[in-house]
Amino acid sequence: MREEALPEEEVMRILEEMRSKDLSYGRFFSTMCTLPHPIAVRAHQMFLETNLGDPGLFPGVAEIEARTVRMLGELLGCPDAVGYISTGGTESNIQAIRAARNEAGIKDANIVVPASAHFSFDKIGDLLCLEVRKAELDESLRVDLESVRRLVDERTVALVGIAGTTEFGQVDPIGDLAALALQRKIHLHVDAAFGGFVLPFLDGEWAWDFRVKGVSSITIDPHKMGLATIPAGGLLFRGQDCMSALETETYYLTKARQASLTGTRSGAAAAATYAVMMHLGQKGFRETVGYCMELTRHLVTGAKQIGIEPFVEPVMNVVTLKVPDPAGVREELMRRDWHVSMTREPHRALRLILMRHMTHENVDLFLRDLGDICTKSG
Ligand code: 0PR
Repeated sequence: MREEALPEEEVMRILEEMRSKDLSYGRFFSTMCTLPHPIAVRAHQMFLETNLGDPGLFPGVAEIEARTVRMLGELLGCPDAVGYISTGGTESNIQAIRAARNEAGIKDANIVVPASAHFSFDKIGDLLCLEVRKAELDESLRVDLESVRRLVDERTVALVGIAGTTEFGQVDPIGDLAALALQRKIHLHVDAAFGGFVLPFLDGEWAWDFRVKGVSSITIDPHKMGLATIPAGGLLFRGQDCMSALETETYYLTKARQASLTGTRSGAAAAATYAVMMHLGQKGFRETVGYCMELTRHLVTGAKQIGIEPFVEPVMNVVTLKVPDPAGVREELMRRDWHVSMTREPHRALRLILMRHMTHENVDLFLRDLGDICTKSG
């Protein structure tokens, strides 16, 4: 650190210079985050210095968090669900599995997750010292139930199903997993970090949330399709017992027990989540999801017209495209300032997320470049 003070304007000039190096959302197909809704930004700023780690000092924002959890519970088919606003999907997944393990009280435990699970589950294995068993996928890239069944044993403390996989946007057969979990009396955690704010607003009936008996906990991220500010994650449990398995005594704080992973935690993202949910309502989210799905169809139709097929038919606003040399095509796209990602082997494809910041015009420009690149390389 410098010895001498630097004038505020000088510091701000440095920050602005660095900020200008950050890329802007308009050409991002690779991210599951998006520009926060303006009301989320206002709410975030208003609650900047609040600390949900010591809720007795900030009862206002603590009530906002409780109301937000209730709205999320209603959305997920269980108004009395308990939980909290975390920093994101990783923390929510860690905590759900930690709760399951603590509740089961088994040493040398294991969990069974789909091979398509987000890498946060590898961190979980390391952190919680449990074995992460990966079940195979079927041809539609949903978890194969027989494979899950084969991996479960008397040390399995949780099954995981994904409602909106990171790479393909697929929804695992949650009803079947729930039946197995009930039969074996084990925890079923549903990772809907991405899909949680998509599936409730899609046409058609999807059985994946607390309405499915046997689902014990759900991850749902406001900072992805919930249009809130980063870092806003959601973790919900069907009942208090499971959440209580996370509690430690706090000794000297305004609340005697704490279930969250982090101690000091900002109330700003909880306020932002509350603000967006209240302001948009289900109608607003249906419109947002509708828009993202329209972009998805536009992209898939356009890709087919230039001879490029999707790897799987998209369920939500995650598109994967079969191109001859995905790494090469991606590199060329990046050179043209398009930010796309790739799925991993053995299902290598270009991967694009159609978020609210994307426009039809940019999808068209992207398709033109993609067609151009594929013609040249083919
Ligand atoms: N579960 C699922 C199903 C996810 O897709 C993700 C993140 C997580 C859990 C973890 O959530 P957090 O990152 O909030 O802890 N999926 C994206 C990914 O890793 C996140 C992301 C967002 C990646 C923005 C890139 C990016 O620019 O691909």
